[in-house]
Amino acid sequence: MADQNDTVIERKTRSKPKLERPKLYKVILLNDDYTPREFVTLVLKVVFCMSTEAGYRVMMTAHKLGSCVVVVCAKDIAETKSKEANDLAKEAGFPLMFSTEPEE
Ligand code: TYC
Repeated sequence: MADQNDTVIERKTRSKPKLERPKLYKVILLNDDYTPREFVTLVLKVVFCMSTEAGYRVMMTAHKLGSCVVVVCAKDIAETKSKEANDLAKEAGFPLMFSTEPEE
Protein backbone atom coordinates (compact mmCIF):
# COMPACT_ATOMS: atom_id res chain seq x y z
CA MET A 1 0.00 0.00 0.00
CA ALA A 2 1.35 3.48 -0.93
CA ASP A 3 1.36 6.08 1.84
CA GLN A 4 1.69 9.85 1.25
CA ASN A 5 5.52 9.80 0.86
CA ASP A 6 5.71 7.08 -1.76
CA THR A 7 6.52 8.18 -5.32
CA VAL A 8 4.09 6.93 -7.91
CA ILE A 9 5.31 6.92 -11.50
CA GLU A 10 2.65 6.73 -14.14
CA ARG A 11 3.20 6.42 -17.87
CA LYS A 12 1.04 9.07 -19.58
CA THR A 13 1.51 7.95 -23.16
CA ARG A 14 2.83 4.76 -24.71
CA SER A 15 6.32 5.51 -26.04
CA LYS A 16 6.87 4.77 -29.73
CA PRO A 17 9.78 2.51 -30.71
CA LYS A 18 12.63 4.84 -31.71
CA LEU A 19 13.95 2.76 -34.61
CA GLU A 20 11.72 2.14 -37.61
CA ARG A 21 12.53 -1.02 -39.52
CA PRO A 22 14.20 0.11 -42.79
CA LYS A 23 12.15 -0.55 -45.90
CA LEU A 24 13.28 -3.53 -47.99
CA TYR A 25 13.76 -3.36 -51.76
CA LYS A 26 13.33 -5.97 -54.47
CA VAL A 27 15.84 -6.37 -57.28
CA ILE A 28 13.87 -7.44 -60.34
CA LEU A 29 15.25 -9.14 -63.44
CA LEU A 30 13.42 -8.17 -66.65
CA ASN A 31 13.17 -10.37 -69.69
CA ASP A 32 14.23 -9.22 -73.16
CA ASP A 33 14.48 -10.97 -76.52
CA TYR A 34 18.21 -10.50 -77.17
CA THR A 35 20.40 -11.23 -74.15
CA PRO A 36 21.73 -14.81 -74.27
CA ARG A 37 20.46 -17.06 -71.48
CA GLU A 38 24.05 -18.00 -70.56
CA PHE A 39 24.95 -14.34 -70.02
CA VAL A 40 21.95 -13.74 -67.73
CA THR A 41 22.86 -16.82 -65.67
CA LEU A 42 26.49 -15.64 -65.48
CA VAL A 43 25.50 -12.17 -64.22
CA LEU A 44 23.27 -13.75 -61.56
CA LYS A 45 26.23 -15.87 -60.45
CA VAL A 46 28.82 -13.10 -60.43
CA VAL A 47 26.77 -10.21 -59.02
CA PHE A 48 24.23 -12.01 -56.84
CA CYS A 49 26.44 -14.96 -55.78
CA MET A 50 23.91 -17.51 -57.05
CA SER A 51 24.77 -21.09 -57.94
CA THR A 52 24.50 -22.01 -61.63
CA GLU A 53 21.29 -23.94 -60.85
CA ALA A 54 19.64 -21.09 -58.90
CA GLY A 55 20.73 -18.54 -61.53
CA TYR A 56 19.33 -20.72 -64.30
CA ARG A 57 15.98 -21.08 -62.50
CA VAL A 58 15.68 -17.31 -61.93
CA MET A 59 16.68 -16.61 -65.55
CA MET A 60 14.11 -19.10 -66.88
CA THR A 61 11.38 -17.64 -64.63
CA ALA A 62 12.06 -14.15 -66.06
CA HIS A 63 12.22 -15.65 -69.57
CA LYS A 64 8.81 -17.31 -69.21
CA LEU A 65 6.93 -14.79 -67.05
CA GLY A 66 8.57 -11.51 -68.09
CA SER A 67 10.28 -10.75 -64.78
CA CYS A 68 11.55 -12.39 -61.61
CA VAL A 69 12.53 -11.14 -58.14
CA VAL A 70 16.22 -11.86 -57.68
CA VAL A 71 16.69 -10.75 -54.08
CA VAL A 72 15.04 -8.65 -51.34
CA CYS A 73 17.47 -6.51 -49.32
CA ALA A 74 18.32 -3.03 -48.02
CA LYS A 75 17.85 -0.16 -50.50
CA ASP A 76 21.54 0.72 -50.94
CA ILE A 77 22.51 -2.91 -51.54
CA ALA A 78 19.64 -3.41 -54.01
CA GLU A 79 20.64 -0.30 -55.95
CA THR A 80 24.35 -1.14 -55.95
CA LYS A 81 23.79 -4.73 -57.14
CA SER A 82 21.28 -3.66 -59.77
CA LYS A 83 23.69 -1.02 -61.13
CA GLU A 84 26.60 -3.47 -61.14
CA ALA A 85 24.53 -5.97 -63.14
CA ASN A 86 23.23 -3.30 -65.56
CA ASP A 87 26.79 -2.00 -66.10
CA LEU A 88 28.02 -5.51 -66.97
CA ALA A 89 25.18 -5.90 -69.48
CA LYS A 90 25.88 -2.50 -71.02
CA GLU A 91 29.61 -3.25 -71.33
CA ALA A 92 28.78 -6.51 -73.07
CA GLY A 93 26.34 -4.73 -75.41
CA PHE A 94 23.17 -6.49 -74.20
CA PRO A 95 19.84 -4.84 -73.29
CA LEU A 96 19.54 -6.87 -70.06
CA MET A 97 17.91 -4.82 -67.31
CA PHE A 98 17.62 -5.11 -63.54
CA SER A 99 15.39 -2.69 -61.64
CA THR A 100 14.60 -2.02 -57.98
CA GLU A 101 11.34 -1.29 -56.18
CA PRO A 102 10.23 -1.10 -52.57
CA GLU A 103 8.60 -4.18 -51.12
CA GLU A 104 4.98 -3.61 -50.01
N1 TYC B 1 14.73 -14.15 -73.37
C1 TYC B 1 16.16 -14.25 -73.58
C2 TYC B 1 16.42 -15.16 -74.77
O1 TYC B 1 15.55 -15.89 -75.19
C3 TYC B 1 16.90 -14.77 -72.35
C4 TYC B 1 16.65 -13.91 -71.16
C5 TYC B 1 16.15 -14.48 -70.00
C6 TYC B 1 16.92 -12.55 -71.20
C7 TYC B 1 15.89 -13.69 -68.88
C8 TYC B 1 16.67 -11.73 -70.07
O2 TYC B 1 15.93 -11.59 -67.84
C9 TYC B 1 16.16 -12.33 -68.93
N2 TYC B 1 17.65 -15.14 -75.29
